[in-house]
Amino acid sequence: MNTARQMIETWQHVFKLDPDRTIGERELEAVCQSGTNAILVGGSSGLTYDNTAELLERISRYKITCALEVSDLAAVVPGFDLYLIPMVLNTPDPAWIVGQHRAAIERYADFIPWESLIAEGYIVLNEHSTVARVTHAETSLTPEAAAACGHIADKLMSLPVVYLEYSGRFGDLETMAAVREAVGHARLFYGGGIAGAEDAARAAGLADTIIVGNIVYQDLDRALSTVGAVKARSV
Ligand code: 1GP
Repeated sequence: MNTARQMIETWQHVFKLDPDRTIGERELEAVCQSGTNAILVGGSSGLTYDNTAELLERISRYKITCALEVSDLAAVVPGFDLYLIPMVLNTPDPAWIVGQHRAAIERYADFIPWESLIAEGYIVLNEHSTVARVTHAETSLTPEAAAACGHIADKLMSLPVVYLEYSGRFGDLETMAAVREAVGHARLFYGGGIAGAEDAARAAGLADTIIVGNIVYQDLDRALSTVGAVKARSV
């Protein structure tokens, strides 16, 4: 097992911060010192080299693991602890499965820090999310179809992470349970619509790692309450 893999094995809770959104210094400090396991920098639109580098520089003032979820080659900034590489499993468009990846590797192979990369098998299920629109994801999957995607990532592709992505709304519990059942080796990430401690506890019951995004920008106290809710489950 490599170091990157070992790092994510300890993650129960992660805050996802979007370089294209504004966060004040006090809020950033609270998020970084909340007890979360890592900050994941990422977003589906508006990422640039400059806004990504600026957010990394601000987060680097705190003692917290900081990972970049790569969605736009133009916004790949050196200096992150880890780089998470999404591969969307429920899209008919190969560009979002391996196409962009191949282009990037052809261009930058000699500079890629392979030991810091973690591939994520994404299952994108909220049709109204930007990520679904951008990647043309087939979002109307039955629980069985979503579980099949989980099996593909977990067993056929041996990906280290399966990411159940409902970005913007809380997921369907039956689907979450079906994917949980399918994923045995990979770490199961869940993200989408976690708006407080109760949602966090529910999601943590069906995933290894929960990702909290939007609510950071809407209600910081509720966002911070999600950390305790997840950690409380493991004591
Ligand atoms: C988004 O999964 C994350 O990629 C988190 O979702 O923003 O809805 O919390 P929310």
